[in-house]
Amino acid sequence: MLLRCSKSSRKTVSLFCRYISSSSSTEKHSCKVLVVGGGTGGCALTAKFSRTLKKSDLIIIEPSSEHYYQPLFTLVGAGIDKIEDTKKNEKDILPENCTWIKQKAAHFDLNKNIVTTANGSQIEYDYLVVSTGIIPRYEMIPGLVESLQNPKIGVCSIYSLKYVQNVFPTMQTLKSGNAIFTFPASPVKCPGAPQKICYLTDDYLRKEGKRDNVNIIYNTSLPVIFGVKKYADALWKICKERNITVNTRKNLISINPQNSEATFQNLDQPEEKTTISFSMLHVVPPMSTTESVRTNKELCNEAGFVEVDKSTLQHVRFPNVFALGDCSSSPNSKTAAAAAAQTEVVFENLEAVMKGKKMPLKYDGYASCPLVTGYNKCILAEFDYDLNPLETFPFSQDRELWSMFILKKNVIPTIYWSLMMNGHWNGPALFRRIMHLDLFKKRQ
Ligand code: UQ1
Repeated sequence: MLLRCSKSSRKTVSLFCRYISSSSSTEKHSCKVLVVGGGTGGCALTAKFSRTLKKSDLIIIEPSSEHYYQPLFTLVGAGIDKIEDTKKNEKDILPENCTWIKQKAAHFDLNKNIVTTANGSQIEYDYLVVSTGIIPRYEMIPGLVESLQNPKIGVCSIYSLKYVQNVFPTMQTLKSGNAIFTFPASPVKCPGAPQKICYLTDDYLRKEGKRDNVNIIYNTSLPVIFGVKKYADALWKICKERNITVNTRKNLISINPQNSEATFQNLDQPEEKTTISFSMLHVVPPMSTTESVRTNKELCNEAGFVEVDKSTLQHVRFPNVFALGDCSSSPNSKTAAAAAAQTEVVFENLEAVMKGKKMPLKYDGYASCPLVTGYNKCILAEFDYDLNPLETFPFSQDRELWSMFILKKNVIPTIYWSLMMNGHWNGPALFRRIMHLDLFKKRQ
């Protein structure tokens, strides 16, 4: 029939076919549980649900083909690990028994229970888990992106796949002058990392015999070096011993790449601005949730984080919605260890909601931060919402130990890939209870 058509009607038919094939990606789906975001929390939770739900009932939306183990980016920055060692294919991590939609979430309609993706597909859900993480916002500091793009300027950052590989070369070319390390005025993922890379630079320069010619300065927007007093005391001591200058309430506001100068604002006296020249500037940019999350008033609090009850992790307005990991409003330190502990709470509580039962678990705010303080030492900080230490091992963990460095570098990545990504790691709470002989204490 097509053969007998005129040229113009053949064109119409071909346009129609093209429309059909392009609109096939703007499909409609429906499922019982929809997980948005295939990072640490999203993958771990999907693995858990893949054991209780049918493939068609469990959908995960994630646009990236690759999954990076970001906790090792600090060690990549110090030249200890290679970026390839932190990478796996998303398809190899996600369980067989789930449906992966490789698209970006563009809109959440919490009243209609529909998430729309960037190319228009609609996914209707019964229950939603938002685990979209937080993203670095390099563009928010004038002069930063331009500086990062020219490796000769000395500006670097471990917080991005794009820039992390330039951190070690910057350390290697550093000979004299100021090496400045920043911490922004926003929540950040792994709040220990901005100072870990500072200690690693100090240790590297000592090993190379170049430390005497370099001033190391840690400028943080926070009023403290670390939120938990026990570890803050240990870190202040290290900074004093190693001649690292720590300035609190100092926020990086702009960079002049031409003169290699950085301008900081005193957050206690906003009119006070100081400009300082640098040979190396390690920048931790402000961070926020992704655009489709932070602009959704029903989903988020004022600060743009998914507004959940800090104990149950259930949304405060929509009982069929939960948040997991860095995008959540729960006021814990944003680390993979926190996401591990939250995964169990979200899984058990959501299963209970699905069965109309009372939610059984409460998240205590557990987070941990292996504070790498040199090329072979680390302080393992572990704490709860009240910033009280919650240590796994039966000794005081405020010491720099080689064993904790090995735990960070080798043991935890193995736990992550083989246990957590398969839904079998809820953080070290069980080991803590065994080591502290309180196994029979009631779980909360
Ligand atoms: C942890 O569970 C975890 O998540 C996988 C991390 O993320 C990378 C950590 O850094 C740490 C320290 C833990 C806690 C684990 C132990 C064994 C104390």
